[in-house]
Amino acid sequence: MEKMRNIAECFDIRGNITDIRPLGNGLINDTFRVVTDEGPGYVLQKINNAIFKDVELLQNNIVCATSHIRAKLEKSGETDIDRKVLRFVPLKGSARTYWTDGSTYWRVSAFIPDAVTYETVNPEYSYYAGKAFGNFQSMLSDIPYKLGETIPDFHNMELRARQLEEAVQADPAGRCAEPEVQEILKEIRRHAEEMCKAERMYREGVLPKRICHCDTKVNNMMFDKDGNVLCVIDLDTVMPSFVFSDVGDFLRTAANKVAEDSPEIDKVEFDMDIFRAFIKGYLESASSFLTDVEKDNLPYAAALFPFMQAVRFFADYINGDTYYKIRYPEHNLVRTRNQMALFRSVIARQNEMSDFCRSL
Ligand code: GN1
Ligand code: MG
Repeated sequence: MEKMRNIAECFDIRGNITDIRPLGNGLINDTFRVVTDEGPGYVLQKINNAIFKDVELLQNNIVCATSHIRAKLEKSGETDIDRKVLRFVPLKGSARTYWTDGSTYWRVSAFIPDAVTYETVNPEYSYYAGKAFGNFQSMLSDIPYKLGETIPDFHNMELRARQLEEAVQADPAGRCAEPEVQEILKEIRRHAEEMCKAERMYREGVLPKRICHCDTKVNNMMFDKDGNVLCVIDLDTVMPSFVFSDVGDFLRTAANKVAEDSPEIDKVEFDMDIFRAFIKGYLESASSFLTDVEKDNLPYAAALFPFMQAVRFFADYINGDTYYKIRYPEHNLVRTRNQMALFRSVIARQNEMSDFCRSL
C-alpha cells in the first residue's frame, strides 16, 4: 500500500490519496482504485510486462487512440467527455504516462465516476454494445498514427494453433497423458484448419486489418446508471486486427449463458438473442466501412473466438498455467471445456446466424 501510494504520487494527480483498493477482475494486469480527497480519484494499474513486453509502444498506442477519440468527441460538441474516453495521467513534470523502476511498470488513469460494468447483458444492452464497438472502430478508422502490435500476432489463429502444438510437444507440466487432454486435442485439431480461414483470406488480400479493441469482453464496457454506454476500457490490446476480434470476443463472453470459467458445462449455450441484438447494433455503426467479406464472415467470427480462447486456455493448462491467473489447479482446463462447449453451440447455429445477417 505504501509502495503503491508512493508510485501514484509520482503522477500528476489532484488531491491527497486517502485509500488504495483492488478493482475489477482482469486476468492480466493488477488494478487498483486510488481514492482522493478531491475529485473522483484514479485507477492505478501495474502493467503485466511479461505479457506486454514493450510498455513504451503500449502506452504510445493507448495515448494516440484516446487522444484521437477525445479530439473527435470535442469536435462533435459532446459533453462530459471525461466519462466517455479514458485519460492517462502523465508523471509530474514529464509527458511520459508510465512509471518504472526498471522491472515493474505502472500507470494511472482518471477514474470514471458513476459508471458500472456488467458480467452479463440483456439483448437491449447487447445492441448498445454493438453500436459502441462499431463506433469505436469507426472513430479509430482515420487515426493518423501507425499503431504497433502490443502483443505481436495476438489474434492470429495459426500462431495460437502452433503454440498449442508446441506446448503439447514440450509437455512441461506432464499433463498431456490425461485422457481428457487427448480427447480435447483431437477435437481442436479437427477444426483448426477451418478456423484459420481469416489468416488465409488476409494473405489472399481479401480481408483487411483495421484498428480494433481486441479485448471486447462484456466487462470492458462502461455504462452509466441509465444504461447508456459511456466508454470502452482496457485498451492494452488496441491494435491492427480483423474486425472479427471485436465481434467475436464480445459474443464469446456476452452470449454465453454462463461465465467463461463456469464448471457447469451443460449450461453453456450460445444465446441467439444476444447475437442478433449485437449484430444489429454493430452493423448500424460499422456497415459504412465494412466490406462484404467482413460482413459475410460475422458468423465465423462468433465461432472463431470461443475456439481461439479454448486453444489459449488449453495451451496454458498444458504449459503449467504460466499466462492466465488461476484460482485452482484445473482452472484452465475448466475454462477450456467451457469454451469448447460454447464453440459447439455456435457451430450448430451457423446457418441461422448467416440467415439473420443477410436479412439485415
Ligand atoms: C485476458 O485482461 P483481461 O482479463 O481483460 C486476455 C484476453 C482474453 C481474456 C480471457 C492480453 O483479458 O485476450 O480473452 O483474458 N488478454 C490478454 O478472459 O491476453
Ligand atoms: Mg478486462
